Amino acid sequence: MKDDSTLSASDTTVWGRRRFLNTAALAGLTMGAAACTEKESGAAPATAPAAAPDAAHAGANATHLKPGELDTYYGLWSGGHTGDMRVLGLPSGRELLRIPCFVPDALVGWGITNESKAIMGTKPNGALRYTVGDTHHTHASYKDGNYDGRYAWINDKINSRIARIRLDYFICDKITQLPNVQGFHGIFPDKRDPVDPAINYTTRVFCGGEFGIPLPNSGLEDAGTYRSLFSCVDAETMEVRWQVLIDGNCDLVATSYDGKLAASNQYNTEMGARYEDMMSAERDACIFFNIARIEAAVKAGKFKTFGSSKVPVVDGTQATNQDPTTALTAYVSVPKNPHGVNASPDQKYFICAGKLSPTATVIELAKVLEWFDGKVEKLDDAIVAEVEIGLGPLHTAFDGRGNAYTTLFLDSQIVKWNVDAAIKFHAGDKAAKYVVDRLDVQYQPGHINGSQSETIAADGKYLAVGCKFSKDRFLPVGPLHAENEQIIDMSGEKMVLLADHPVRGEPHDFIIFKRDLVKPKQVYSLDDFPNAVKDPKDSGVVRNGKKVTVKMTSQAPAFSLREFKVKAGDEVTLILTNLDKIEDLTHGFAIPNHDVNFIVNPGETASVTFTAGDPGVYWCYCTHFCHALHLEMRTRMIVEA
Ligand code: K7E
Ligand code: CUA
Ligand code: CA
Repeated sequence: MKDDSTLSASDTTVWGRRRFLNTAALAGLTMGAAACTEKESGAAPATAPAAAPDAAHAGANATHLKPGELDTYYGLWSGGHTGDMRVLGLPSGRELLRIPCFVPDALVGWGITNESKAIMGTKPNGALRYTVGDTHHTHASYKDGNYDGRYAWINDKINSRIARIRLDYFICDKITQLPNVQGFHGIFPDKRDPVDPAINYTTRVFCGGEFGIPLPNSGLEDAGTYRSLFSCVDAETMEVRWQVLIDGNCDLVATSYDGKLAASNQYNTEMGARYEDMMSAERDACIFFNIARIEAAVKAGKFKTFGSSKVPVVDGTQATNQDPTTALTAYVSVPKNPHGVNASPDQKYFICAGKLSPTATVIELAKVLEWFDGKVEKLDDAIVAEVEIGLGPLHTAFDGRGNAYTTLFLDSQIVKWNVDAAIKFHAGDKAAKYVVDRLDVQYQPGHINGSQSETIAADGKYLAVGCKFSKDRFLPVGPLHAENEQIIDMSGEKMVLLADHPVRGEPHDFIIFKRDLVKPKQVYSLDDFPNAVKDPKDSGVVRNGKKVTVKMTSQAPAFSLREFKVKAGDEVTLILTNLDKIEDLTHGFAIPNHDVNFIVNPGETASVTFTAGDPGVYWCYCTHFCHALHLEMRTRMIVEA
């Protein structure tokens, strides 16, 4: 520990000689990262600076849009600790919207309205079950190998929840908590239904459980018995269809284009409880799931259940899956603590980044399927390349022209490498030059994605990179630094850095797709809400013992009730329908001292339930600027003794 912790992580002459990082070296990683960025910030960048993108790209790929110009891509960004999804316009990088999912949000009243609380889940006393979240990965639904604009999904690592976003209204409409799982991390929808070849769209979402726990969770201390599960969630019902008990753990998830395979990289095949144990083996695995066989096993009743969960759990452990022709799973060996598994847009390969090994491993899917058919003797034959690309490889994006772009956390670089050349090199052609380009980024990149990267329509225009450290890139604002998201022109032979954007921590993953793939609606239909107050004449107060229902409408610049009376201690349910049907005409509703604040978009109905407080007058006011008389748009809640 003493010796290694003084090394700089960027000192490739020292680190590069090591095939793998050892325990002591990893302990020094944090210090190494800091030293690295200090050094780099004073050094000349390896490639052209942001101010001078080469002329061929500057026209088509300018990130600076003129006033009024629209972006050509949407980006869906994981929000991190804010538990939401962020919607960006690309290439400008402008943030357009935050869609709250796992954590309350006072702008829209998420976690405050009854409708959102029902989605988030409540305790018996009506309070929210959870108020924190940690989102990492977001992916959207597919049809024919490209996004179809129906749904996106996002994970919450803390409470093992998956949220679904409707991409017509850009709202979260369902949240499911996975049973038997802790640290739900990777997520990926299938790209078509593998059982029915006629169904060419996403019907399920796969979820990787990262932390092993006793099953059922008894608090048992012996970590050697802890288990992780791989889960399948129904895309429509959002119910958990089945789970697979595995050896090792799950991290990131990828799916094949034919719907037959899903995979998760495993960094803890050791099933250790301490990091030294988790990195004790030289190789870990990428575990493949044979979806059709798993579904058949569930159908045939070959499963068990754990604890109070009714979800069928099939056995995907290595010991019971030795015969390829019946195996549900296949454990492909990859080097030390891999991170990231990504599907190439030519539909042929999954690529695992090495993390603690400076390599990328290319796994050919056709060979994995042949192994499941008993036609390939050694599963290792599916590995068609395992090549050195740099230090700390994490995630990989694609340009649709045969190149992969992998983040190198320790080298603070993006490496562009050619997959076919890597395969040739691995096969013995030592003249094959697979590294095409390297670009320094600022600093310590994690996730990376390209425009349309993980679809059959990868277009190779823009790359976005999430850098975990920003150091000197922005004005200092105290100890908590913004992260630095950088936009790169990937359309030429060499990558060109186009822009830096600060982003509130800690977003992790994102996808970028063409704007015409979604068709957002901007006005609701009153019929979308069973409790809608469709006519201002239906407004009023209805009392049922201590329970009071207040019905109201909004139409700029007035609420339909100028005042309403309740009694102290009443349980009040207020239903508000926005009868304004003009695009962009949103009203808000806040009640002082009652913790109520929410909005109603055009045509929308929302409701809140609260206990009327001390006797007095409470001015309920519109919180969303709607009209010249916005400040006058108020109503009085008169609480009587
Ligand atoms: Cu690499 Cu949670 Cu996707 Cu972050 S994980 S970087
Ligand atoms: Cu209605 Cu402001
Ligand atoms: Ca390991």
